[in-house]
Order: sequence, then C-alpha cells, then structure tokens
Amino acid sequence: MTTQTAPNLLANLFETYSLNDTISLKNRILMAPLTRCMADANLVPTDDMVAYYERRAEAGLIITEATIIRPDGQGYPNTPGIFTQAQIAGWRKATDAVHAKGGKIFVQLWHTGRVSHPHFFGGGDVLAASAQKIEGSVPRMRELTYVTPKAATLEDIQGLVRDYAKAAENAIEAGFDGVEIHGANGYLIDTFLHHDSNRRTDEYGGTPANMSRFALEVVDAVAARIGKDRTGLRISPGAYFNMAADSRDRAVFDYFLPELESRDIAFLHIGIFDDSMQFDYLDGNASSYARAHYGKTLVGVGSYSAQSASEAIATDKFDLIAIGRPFIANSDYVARVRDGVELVPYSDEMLTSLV
Ligand code: FNR
Ligand code: 8K6
Repeated sequence: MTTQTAPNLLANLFETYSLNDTISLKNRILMAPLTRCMADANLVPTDDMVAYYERRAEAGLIITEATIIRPDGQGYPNTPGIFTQAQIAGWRKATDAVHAKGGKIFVQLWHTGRVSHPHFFGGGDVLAASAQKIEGSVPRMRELTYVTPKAATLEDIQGLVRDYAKAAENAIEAGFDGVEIHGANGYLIDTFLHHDSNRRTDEYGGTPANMSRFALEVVDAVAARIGKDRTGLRISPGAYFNMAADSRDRAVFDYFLPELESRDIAFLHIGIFDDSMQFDYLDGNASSYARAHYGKTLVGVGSYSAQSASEAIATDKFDLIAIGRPFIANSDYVARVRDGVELVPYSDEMLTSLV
C-alpha cells in the first residue's frame, strides 16, 4: 500500500473486507446511496449517470441511488427504475463501466410507500402499511401535496414481495453484484416497522413479529431469488425522516434484528443522516443499537469523516463506512483520503449537476 502521506490512523479503511465467500471488497469505504433525480423521462439511467458512477469505482462498494421497483413506488422526479428492459440496459452500462475499473456495485431497491405521489404514475393508489399520511409535499415540486395512502391489502403485499424479487432478478440481469433493499427513511418497508405508520390489526401489525413480517418476507424473497450473499438491507431503527418516533418501536427492532441476523445476508446498513443523533428509546445512537442486537456485517453512515469512520471501525462500532455527501463533492474521495489530499467541501448547490 502506498500510504506514506496518509496518517497511519486511516489504514484500516484500506483493508480488504469479505462480505462472504461470494463478495470481497477492496477497501472498507462504501459510496452511500444518493438520490440525484437525473434519470431520463423513462427513468432510464443516462450516460452522464454511467460516467458519474464510473468515476467513483475506487469505492470498496458503490450503492446506487435508490431505484424504484415499479411505477407506483416513485415519489421524486426522474429517479431511475429497474422494471423495464430499457432501464436494465441503461444500468448494464453503469455496471460494466464500474467493473471495468475494478469496482463493485449494488443497486438500492426502492418503493417510496406513503412518500410516493400519483402524479408520477398517472394516478392510482399510494400504498403503505396503513392509511396514515405524512404532512408536506414532494421536494422541488411543492404543489404536489402528499396524499392519504391506502393500507396495502394482503394481495397488495404479495404483489409487492413478488416485485421486489423480480427487481432483484432484473438487477442481476443488469450486471449488479447485488442489491440493497431500502427498508429505511420512512419509505414503504419502513412504514411496516414503526407504530407511527403501522396501525394494522392483521398479521402485519400489532406485535413485533407481525410488524417485522413484511420486511423479512421481502428479504427472504430477494435472497431466494439472487442469493443471500448478494442481498443487503438498509433500515432506520431510529425514526428521523418521514416518520414520527414511538418508543414502542424498540420492541419491533429488538425482534427484527436477531431474525435478520439468522438470514445471514451480505450486510446491514443504517439509514441516518447524522449518526451522533441520540434516540432515547434505543439507548443511544442508531449504529450502537444495531451493533448490540446484530452480530454480522454492519455498515455505519451519517456525517462521518474518514478519521471518525476509521476510529469507529478501529473500536468495532461497525465494520464498513458509507460516505454520502463527501462523495458527491469528491468523485475521487477514496484517492484523496488515501493520499492525504484535502477534500472539496460539500454544498447543496452541487446537487444540480452530476460531477
Ligand atoms: C441521501 N440519502 C439517501 N439514502 C438512501 O437510502 N437512499 C437514497 O437514495 C438517498 N438519497 C440521498 C440524496 C441526498 C442528496 C442526500 C444528501 C442523502 C442518505 C445518504 O445515503 C446518507 O445516509 C446521508 O447522506 C448521510 O451520510 P453523509 O452524507 O453524512 O456521509
Ligand atoms: C436532492 C435530491 C432530490 C430529492 C430527493 C432526495 C430523497 C432522498 C432523501 C434525501 C433528502 C434530504 C433530506 C434530509 C433530511 C434530514 C432529516 C434529519
């Protein structure tokens, strides 16, 4: 390793890491999933997106921006999909480009649940665990106020599970190394895992086992289709986005995490913007809570610098770090950290173009 200029302290970020017998990462720095709203009108990844991911192939693993599994999962403009042949072909260019540079790439599978809007799919139901709406409107399209969702019927749920598995199959056809199921940030799967959004009285609500059922069914269906070694999951045990906190959620995640651990998937990833955020009902921050209840590979994220991430890994708080905003600002984030070169600071204005 050529790390003369990098402080020794950061060396652990550049160790290889085996997720399992199938997938080895060349370093411990992941690119976090980052919605950019730059797909074309048919939600096909563009050549600019291909080049954007290719530039970041030095990451140990790229997790793509959230990518919708079917039309009614869309809640933001121009978010890519993975349910048409054109979308699969568009993604194939990105996976080929990243692989040619020696990188690895997972796609994040998304259904926005009650944060979706019928504007994007020509009208129809917005599906969620229960008919509990969130206040507010679509970012950058403030005229689109969120609607009251329909509580998914048992038939809807079966269809959704099937469509996650189909999207995972499409991901493999598109050349991805695996998928990260988006179970975080208040979107569809997360609506089942929190009391704020799950008021069901059937087998998908009311008890920790019932509230965990949909998420585990999706994990099982995806793992059965593409292999557990290629299946990751992101969750938000701490409610912080599109969700109100409820101390009863603790019991749900206390049940969910050991169940998930027994599935032996590739990794568990926390969904949070700032991992120093404290949740009283989790007795601390989200990653420490997950570490205490889940014994397999854990990906930390949320306002970490290379230095704080390296320290967290050295003290066994988690195994891998996902970097979000700094990776938007620095396509060569990994090289800069390795070579001790100063980073370009992130700013929100950077979201208007793919650099
Ligand atoms: C995000 N984040 C996010 N999370 C996710 O699971 N799927 C997504 O598509 C997105 N999209 C997204 C877009 C933008 C513009 C931002 C800033 C964030 C959250 C992201 O993955 C990460 O958790 C946070 O950005 C915190 O990490 P950093 O940025 O502090 O390293
Ligand atoms: C900028 C891209 C356009 C919009 C959609 C992004 C969707 C993913 C979530 C990122 C939004 C950032 C909001 C930050 C919330 C922090 C809560 C503490």
